[in-house]
Amino acid sequence: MKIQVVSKILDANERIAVENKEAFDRHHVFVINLMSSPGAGKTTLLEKTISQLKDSISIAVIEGDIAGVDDAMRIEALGIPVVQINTGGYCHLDAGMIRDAFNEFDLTKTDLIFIENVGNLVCPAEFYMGEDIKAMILSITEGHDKPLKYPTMFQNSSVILINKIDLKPHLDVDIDKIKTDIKKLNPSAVIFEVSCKTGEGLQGWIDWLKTASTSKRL
Ligand SMILES: Nc1nc2c(ncn2[C@@H]2O[C@H](COP(=O)(O)OP(=O)(O)O)[C@@H](O)[C@H]2O)c(=O)[nH]1
Ligand SMILES: [Mg+2]
Repeated sequence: MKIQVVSKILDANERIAVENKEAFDRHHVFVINLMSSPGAGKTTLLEKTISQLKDSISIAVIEGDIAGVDDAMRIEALGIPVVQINTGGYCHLDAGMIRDAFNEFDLTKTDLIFIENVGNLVCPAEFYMGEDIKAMILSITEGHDKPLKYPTMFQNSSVILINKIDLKPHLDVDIDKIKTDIKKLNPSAVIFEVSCKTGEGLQGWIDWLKTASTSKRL
């Protein structure tokens, strides 16, 4: 029975996710599950964020991709502990994959873990992995219709970054509509408009992150 099988998989995932969360909480590690479509700017955002914070916060990264180690190499170049997971075709990470990955880190020496999920606007939002929050990036090149077309990810994300605002002059995209629709779906979402290319707007995100990760260490 397909329905029973699916619900068993979700139950098993949930059980491991709760154990992951207990381990993160025990060590006061703040964990962010970062999601977006392919190419919206997840790795670029991590590069910019880590460069600014790595001297004051100890950060580790779990990279999720269907194949390849490109993103892990980009993070490793910053001198940060990183584990690459290749899902081999699966469109999202799950709690078991995260458990295997964070066992490679010394949680006693880690303040903040970023999980870069597989690029996909649908499946990653459905799987809890023990993270403190889900955050997502929407690139304005994807168009202003995306929040209403892919509501679950926008509803489940506490923080939403609208990226590539440097490209606005070249696009027919209504950023106000994006923000209005996000607010309809998720009134408490914290929204930042940013350009990971120029750095515009990133300070607000960095400040938010500092406060959030520090509050878990108190
Ligand atoms: N113009 C512009 N390009 C960006 C910005 N952020 C990322 N990119 C580019 O978008 C492409 C995909 O970025 P990447 O971070 O690899 O996306 P990911 O697949 O979500 O990890 C790369 O060529 C980046 O240089 C931005 O704010 N503005
Ligand atoms: Mg990436």
